[in-house]
Amino acid sequence: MDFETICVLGLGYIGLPTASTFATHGVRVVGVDVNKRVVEVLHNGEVHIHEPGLRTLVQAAFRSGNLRVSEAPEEADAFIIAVPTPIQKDKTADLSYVVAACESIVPCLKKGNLVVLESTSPPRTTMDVVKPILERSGLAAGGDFHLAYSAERVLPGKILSELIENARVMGGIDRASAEACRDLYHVFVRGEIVLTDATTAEMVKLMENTFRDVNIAIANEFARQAEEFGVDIWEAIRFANLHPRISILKPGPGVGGHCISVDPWFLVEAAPDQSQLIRQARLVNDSQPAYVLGIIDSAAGGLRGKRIAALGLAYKPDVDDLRESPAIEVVRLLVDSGAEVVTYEPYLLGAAVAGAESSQSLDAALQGADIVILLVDHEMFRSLNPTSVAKLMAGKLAVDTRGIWDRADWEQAGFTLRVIGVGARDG
Ligand code: SAJ
Repeated sequence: MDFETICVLGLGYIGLPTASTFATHGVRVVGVDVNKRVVEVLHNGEVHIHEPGLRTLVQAAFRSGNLRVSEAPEEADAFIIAVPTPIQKDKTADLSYVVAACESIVPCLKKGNLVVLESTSPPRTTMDVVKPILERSGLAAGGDFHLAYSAERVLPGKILSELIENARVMGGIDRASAEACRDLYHVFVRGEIVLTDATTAEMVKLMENTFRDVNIAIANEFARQAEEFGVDIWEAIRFANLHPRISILKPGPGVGGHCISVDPWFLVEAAPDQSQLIRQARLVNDSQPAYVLGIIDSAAGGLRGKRIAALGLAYKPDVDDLRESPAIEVVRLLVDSGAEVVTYEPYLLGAAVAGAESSQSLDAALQGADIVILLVDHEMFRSLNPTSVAKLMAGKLAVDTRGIWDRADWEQAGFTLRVIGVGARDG
């Protein structure tokens, strides 16, 4: 099948790079976002998301004359739905954006069209939610139009290259739909494309992120155990990973981002009785900020009135994304414990947590602090010089929740360095 025009609904972390990449590959694209501000920002030649290379790509897409942005969808050969699927308080998926996007496609849908759902969704969403809404058009899915599910697997920070290079799993509601989906993405995807049914493709996406979540949970649990045994977990993991079939991930202050901390719940929601391990792993990772708080509290001998420089608020290194960030949760808990917290997030200087002071510079955050806490392993914090840090601070306690600071360097600069997962050794 050939696709001359496509409509991409949702211009966020996935939709915007996808729309722009299609445009730079010669497809005429209408990018749709219901958020007026996003459309305005893009109209003005700006980009509302920080992702390496994205601004250049979006500008190239506009220059090609193939990308337009709009607040409503219009007729096209194919529609890609890339809207958010947030999690609700009760840990179930909020599909309202998917539903609204499908409803907005209905008046534009024609015979021979392809509709692709990209949003991460609970198993059966394509069959049980998307299909019935689109069929309100009077057209039959499969018979009159193609319908498929194909999730993105790109890593924030590397989106542009992974969009093209990653293998993709495409699931159709029938074989012809899967093949139409493959023909569409074939325009730019260089990774392997495998075809299956829609529900398998939905489950595969959730399995990937759940597998990672469970593996991070075991790393976090090992870290807690190491503290009890008087073991250095970072060294122990390095040694265990010498085994040819072992690859333990890294402990940290918890799991954030909109994917790994959310997606496992979609499986729990869909099959609550068959999700014991998955649920437990989520609870371990979600309790990690409180565990980190306990470590800081005991190392500092109480937190009330202590001035703390908290380095990093993003959910992971070298991104500006704060969604579900465990660093923010640790700061909140510190504030609740009566500490005076100054945060510094180099990728989002305006970022603030209620009750904490937000600093525009690293030096200002460190100035007069009793304790410095590393919450995110941004490159600039990795190479921090402890001797310069010591000159600014009032106290000499450093807490590393990412296992990246060199003990000898920090101790030489006069600090007591407390690293999570490192128990006191007796020999
Ligand atoms: N983390 C650890 N220890 C580790 C690895 C990660 O604590 O060893 C933490 C990070 O600090 C972060 C969180 O986990 O808070 C998630 O970070 P991540 O880099 O593992 O993943 P995401 O959320 O940025 O992207 C994931 C990726 N999925 C997998 O690697 C299976 C990506 O490929 C997906 O496209 C993305 O989710 C998504 O959109 O679903």
